Amino acid sequence: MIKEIHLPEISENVESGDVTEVMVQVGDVVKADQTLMEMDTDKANVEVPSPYAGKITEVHVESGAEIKVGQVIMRIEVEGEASKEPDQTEEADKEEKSEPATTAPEPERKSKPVPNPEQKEEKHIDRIHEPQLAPPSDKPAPAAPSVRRLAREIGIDINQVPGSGAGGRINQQDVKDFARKVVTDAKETSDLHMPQMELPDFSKWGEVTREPMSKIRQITADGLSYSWVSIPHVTQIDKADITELDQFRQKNKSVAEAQGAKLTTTAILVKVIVEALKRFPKFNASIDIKAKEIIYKKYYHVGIAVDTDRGLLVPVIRDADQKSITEIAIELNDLAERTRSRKIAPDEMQGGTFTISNLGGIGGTAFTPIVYPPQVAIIGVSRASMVPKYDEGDWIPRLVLPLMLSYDHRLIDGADGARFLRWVAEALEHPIGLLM
Ligand code: CAO
Repeated sequence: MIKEIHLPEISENVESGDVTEVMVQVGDVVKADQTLMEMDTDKANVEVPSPYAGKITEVHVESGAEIKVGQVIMRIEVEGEASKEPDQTEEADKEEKSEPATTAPEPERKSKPVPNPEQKEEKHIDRIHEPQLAPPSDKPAPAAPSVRRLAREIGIDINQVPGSGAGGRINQQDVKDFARKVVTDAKETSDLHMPQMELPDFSKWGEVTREPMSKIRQITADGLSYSWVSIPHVTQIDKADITELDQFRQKNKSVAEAQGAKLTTTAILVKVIVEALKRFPKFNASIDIKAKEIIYKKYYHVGIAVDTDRGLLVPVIRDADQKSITEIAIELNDLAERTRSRKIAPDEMQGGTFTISNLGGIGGTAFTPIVYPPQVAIIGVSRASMVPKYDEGDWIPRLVLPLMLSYDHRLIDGADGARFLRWVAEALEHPIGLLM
């Protein structure tokens, strides 16, 4: 049976175009969906696929000719049931378009009218995630000049593009899919993982050993990389004179011990931080960048960085605002011990709203902590040391605690950071103020 092939609808408001290349001639046997010709419209360069499988009997177009939607461009001899009617094809195409983007692509593409490049993008998302690398070959990649031109214009090496057409022929959509995959891969790389650096052979310079990274180390590496690349960090530095506070701590150590608590600087700091968070709610918030919203939390779950032989872990003291310093001290000790002895449950390390990292027990004068997303701020504490302070003509020894506050500058401005940390320092210097 002889069938007419019409120029199908291309996209909204496109009624005609110029033929750029005719790929078939009379007598050619074509498959359904095989590209018959290419044309330029004012919107895009598109390929016209055959709606039927069969033998071309007439060709009514030539390069450079202007053609209109609906015009008969070819005639084809088709055999019975094997070929699809154009209206069936359109139905199939509509169904395919309405499927969610996550549906796996069919192995063989159905015959369809000329695609609207804008609509077609969605359907091809699947294929982007399943790249098929073009087999290495010395032969030039099979693609029409206009496809090559497109690849050249957008900086894609046509030889890298997997072709989806007959015999691996590359069409425009293949080039676009490939370009999209390159962009997606680059984005994923910058979203989470650093670009992979080619490592040299270290054994050239001396003996080396290798060991697998533990799961905790891998999670830490990913989390910190994510934080580092996605959060614009600022670290505000201050110091608190904790002379009186430490005297109070030393005096009350035994009282706390009688209740089973070790009264440490960290335990006191938890309480001070909670009071600061109440006064500066942004520091207890998270950013929902997709929704362009700030999420303020009405609970105060303080994470404490704990150094373990497995690496850094951050258990959380829940509802620290509802606990006394002694209760916090008991819980902190218990959490730190269980974290180190691997008895901590995963959910005890979730839901923190702010983190404290105290390296003062180990040493150091300052460091810049990294925000622990989705939190927006973290306080680092270094070792308190005795320093001379000039006071009314005299130098007097004072115990000074270095404080470092890193925060997410997308949400917190420098002035907020300075105010928050000053408030914390003053609260440590004059804790009575907390009762006011
Ligand atoms: N300055 C001076 N001394 C400090 C101090 C500070 N900033 N912080 C703690 N100390 C003292 C304590 O007072 C204690 O001394 P005493 O025994 O005389 O009272 C001693 O150091 C040890 O304290 P601690 O470590 O037992 O208890 P803590 O509550 O201060 O700290 C914890 C608990 C869990 C924070 C701590 O053990 C820890 O693991 N710190 C490391 C945190 C970490 O790894 N941070 C890095 C994160 S980023 O990689």
